[in-house]
Amino acid sequence: MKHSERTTGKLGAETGRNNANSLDLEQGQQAQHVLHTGGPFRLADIDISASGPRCKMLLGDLNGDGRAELLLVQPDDRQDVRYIPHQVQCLTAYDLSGRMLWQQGKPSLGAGSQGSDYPAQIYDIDGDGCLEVLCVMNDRFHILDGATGRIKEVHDLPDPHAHDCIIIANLSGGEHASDIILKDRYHRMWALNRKFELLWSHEGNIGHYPWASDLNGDGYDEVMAGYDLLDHRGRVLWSCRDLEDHADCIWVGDVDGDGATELVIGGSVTVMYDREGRERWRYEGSIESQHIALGRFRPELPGLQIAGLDRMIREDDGKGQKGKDALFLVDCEGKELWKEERTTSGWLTIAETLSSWRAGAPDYILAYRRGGGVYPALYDGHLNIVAEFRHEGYAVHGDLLGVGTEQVVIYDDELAVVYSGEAADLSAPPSGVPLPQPKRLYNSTLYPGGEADANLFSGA
Ligand SMILES: [Ca+2]
Ligand SMILES: [Ca+2]
Ligand SMILES: [Ca+2]
Ligand SMILES: [Ca+2]
Repeated sequence: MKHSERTTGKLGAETGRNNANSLDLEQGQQAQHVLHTGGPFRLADIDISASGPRCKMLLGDLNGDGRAELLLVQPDDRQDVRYIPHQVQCLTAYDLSGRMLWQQGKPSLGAGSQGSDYPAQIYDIDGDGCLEVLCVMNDRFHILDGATGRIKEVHDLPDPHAHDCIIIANLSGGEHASDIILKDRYHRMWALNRKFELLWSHEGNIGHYPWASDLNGDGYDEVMAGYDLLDHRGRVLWSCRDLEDHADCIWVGDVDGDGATELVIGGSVTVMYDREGRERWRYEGSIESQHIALGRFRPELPGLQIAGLDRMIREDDGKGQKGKDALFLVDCEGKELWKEERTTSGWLTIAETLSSWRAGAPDYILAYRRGGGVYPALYDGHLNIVAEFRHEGYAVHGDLLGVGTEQVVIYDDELAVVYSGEAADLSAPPSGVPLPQPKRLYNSTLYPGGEADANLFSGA
């Protein structure tokens, strides 16, 4: 990497942007009309090399000043995470001007990589209006003050392997979700209340990242744990049938627009269930469906669409073939709208929903780690590229500035680049009003699941 080209905390716009298009958009035009015309604004380049290699980035307004910080989470040195997942080894927080706020732990050059989740979240667990960082370090569960990194609480784990990921849920029925679910790699999970007392445990084919959501509106979250839906007491309400392997990702949302929530599960196939456990459809046009993402990618169609990623040819199956994957989009009834035909190689793409790239824009598909020389990019509901991010790496996104649009951060081991669909001036002082921490950001996972929620998605 050419360090000479980098300016920490650099402000300003990408060259070559066509300002006329930004004006058009402000007047409410459809974003898909501005294909390939203006590059995204490059708001900041932030040197994150002091956080150590192979970090995962979390977002949240850690110091409550009205602007998000970047939290770099470095895993432990464990290399084989097939059975025992990572813990966290070091946390490093930066603000958007590139200043390091704090570091907890010590970075290691031998850190493992994203073969499993890193057990860390940013959330206001005590409900006092200030964010904490929750993580598992040194075999114990830690709660850190978000602004300073100071350790506020330490708790014993319910099991030595209970650190695959951290799920925040409302199992106690309070005003504020403050219960925590921990799990091992694939089979067992433990639900704990705010005092870290064990509420219940469960064993089953629980997948990567169980999703907690109040599906029936009774004030308690149900938990989709792999192929089983549990009530808030941990009892199995129903189970998916005729599915192989395990659930790679879980989304909830009112897909068909009838007012009731459905569940969409990606694994060997993509399948939709209603909340009573009736299968509504399955999409079998994929070989290995990964990273599904719900959104209103095609606002002219009813309901929500489901974007996904089919891993068509793996490179790790010993057959020596060049890997290949493909984005796809299906409608609310599970009918395929399109499937990508890649001319480049690459098989490890991650696809997520990005909402509100610009004011009035539909949801877009954020695809990254594509390989084959394809940069991270936003795709619209017709597979057109609407923004390309000319920095290779992992991506996170959120409303970093409290302006109602989402920015995208692309990062590698050394540099985080903040991109925006609209101009913004980071040299202006932040508002001083703490940013809310949306559910998507406090349920961060390598296996993106989610919730299509009126507050989070474009045009809902
Ligand atoms: Ca902040
Ligand atoms: Ca708090
Ligand atoms: Ca409920
Ligand atoms: Ca529905």
